[in-house]
Amino acid sequence: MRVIDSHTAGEPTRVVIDGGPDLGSGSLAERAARLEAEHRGFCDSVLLEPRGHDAMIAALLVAPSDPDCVAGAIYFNTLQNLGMCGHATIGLAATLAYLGRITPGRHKLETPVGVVELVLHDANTASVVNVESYRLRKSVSVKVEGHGTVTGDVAWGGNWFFLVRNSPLALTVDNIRPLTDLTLAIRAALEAAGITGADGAWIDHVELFGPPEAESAQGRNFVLCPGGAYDRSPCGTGSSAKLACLAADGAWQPGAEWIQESVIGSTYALSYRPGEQGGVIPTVRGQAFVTSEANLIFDPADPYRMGFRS
Ligand code: PYC
Repeated sequence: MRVIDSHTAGEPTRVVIDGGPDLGSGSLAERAARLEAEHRGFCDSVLLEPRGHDAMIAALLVAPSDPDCVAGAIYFNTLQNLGMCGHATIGLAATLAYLGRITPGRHKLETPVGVVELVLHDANTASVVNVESYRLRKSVSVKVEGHGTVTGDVAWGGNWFFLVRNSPLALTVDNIRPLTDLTLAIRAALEAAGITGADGAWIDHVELFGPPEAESAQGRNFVLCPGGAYDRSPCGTGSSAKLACLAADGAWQPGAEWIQESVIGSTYALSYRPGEQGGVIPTVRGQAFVTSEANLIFDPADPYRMGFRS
């Protein structure tokens, strides 16, 4: 199995170029459902230790069903499929450029949640024009064990997010353990209170916001991902959910650039245009770098060839 690894603003992506399972034909959503139901062992073997780790997201490169698209991508993490992933899409853009499959310009990419636009600016810089993002609920309060009442918005940016405007903890690398514990507790409290995304969807990402460190930035975040790792980048879908909330509050104008810092200080440049269904169409610009090219080896004698959870 051939993979290419990259990182986008510090967050790793592993693109499976060859050797993935045959998912048959159909829409990307149908093929993604097949991957999740029938090939979870493959996903685990790609991402779990000893080959991967919990912060890594994979993109399985597949043929698009829409002939206008340059490729199809099915994203997954160590737990489940992801509908969309901003950092992995920027990582995929850098990977496709590295392979010579795309050149600077506009490209369409098919994902399980719809077609997104990729703009390759140079070999390492790309923008993703994401799916329409929107806020479902504003100022939802939940009692969090050991932390009192926490209030946030529920929004969609290609994944479901609970966004807390004023983090009770400083968003610093030194605080990553307590920030992780706090966001895990918030997520558990949301689950216990039956607070979900649309149609009962699990809110699997929790995002805390605070003041930026750089004068040129507008905000800083910490994002808990589904498997319990934190996003090293400012999170493309989380940034999209943030833009949806800013727009819904009338706090940020279409076309204006918002610089979002991650907890490690890496940045995305964000902007939006109004969507057709009352939400926003976000654009997320970031940088990705290819870090390795490898063939994964599955030795039948290796008891951990399919990965393990630690
Ligand atoms: O960039 O959308 C994103 C993302 C989701 C989870 C990790 N990164």
